[in-house]
Amino acid sequence: SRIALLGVPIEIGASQAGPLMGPDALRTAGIARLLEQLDFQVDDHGNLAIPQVVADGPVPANTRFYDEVKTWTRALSERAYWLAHSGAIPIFMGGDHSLSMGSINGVARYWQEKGRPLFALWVDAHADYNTPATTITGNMHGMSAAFLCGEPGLDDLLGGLPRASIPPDQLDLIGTRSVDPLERKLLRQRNVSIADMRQIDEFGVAVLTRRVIERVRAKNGVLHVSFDVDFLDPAVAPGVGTTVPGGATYREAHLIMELLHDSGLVRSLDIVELNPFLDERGRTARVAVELIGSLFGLQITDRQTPSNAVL
Ligand code: DIR
Ligand code: MN
Ligand code: MN
Ligand code: MN
Repeated sequence: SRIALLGVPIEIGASQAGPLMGPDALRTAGIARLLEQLDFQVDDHGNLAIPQVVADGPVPANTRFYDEVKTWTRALSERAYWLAHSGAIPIFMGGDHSLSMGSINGVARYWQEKGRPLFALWVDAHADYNTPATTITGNMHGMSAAFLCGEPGLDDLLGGLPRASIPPDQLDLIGTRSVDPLERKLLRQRNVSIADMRQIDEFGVAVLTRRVIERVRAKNGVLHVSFDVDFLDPAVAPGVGTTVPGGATYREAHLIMELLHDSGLVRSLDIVELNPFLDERGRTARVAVELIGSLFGLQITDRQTPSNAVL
């Protein structure tokens, strides 16, 4: 099968410069080579570019670089729709997490036409469930999940494009450990499913990941993985602008990816918030590429894993 790589060098959604170098760091760390070794046909579509910023409507309060994010979102949504349509598995290489407003909206529109519900697994230290009414920073990478679930406040972002994304019960957060006060209230009101770090400590990632997989299966859905590198503990992944202590270990992250691969449900991926400017000699980029390897079938041995084997 085929994988389509697309770089999305957007960084104005985040608080610090650097994520625009993310796509090239992932390329340098060998993302295409690794996927080819796993027998995928890999097409690198280069980096998405926006010719000029569209400023055709009102700018909501508490949104930094709204017109820029709007322009990227519209362009990326169209691109994501067509990449999904091509039958390839798109990998969106960020760039900050605001890009998911476009990538997931685009793939969701494709799967809606196919009649299959799209679920999003949000692998992140943060919930990214702020709206202009709840945000403290105004940074739009903290609003992408809320936007996708149809929360009010960014209603004009897509302009004339259809607003088919996902209902809140098709969003699953994992690795959460930093939530703003009003954001927390909103997550509670919408009853968003959260596997936070406390739950990971108590139950382990395997149980929590299988719970997500079963939910997707039960509805004959497909899965988009939105992987924010700050999900990982800063000791494993220092190359991120918004590190939060107490994150996932290297093995926890790989096990999630391995289980997701075994599920056969993953149809698209965002890899976001990698900041090569803050990285230590490419360490975080290499970890990200290794994790993508596990998500697409890299295994330690060629034997059946315990979750597949008849015990
Ligand atoms: C914070 C931090 N919740 C905000 N968010 C993110 O700015 O809304 N940091 N996504 O990486
Ligand atoms: Mn994020
Ligand atoms: Mn984050
Ligand atoms: Mn972040």
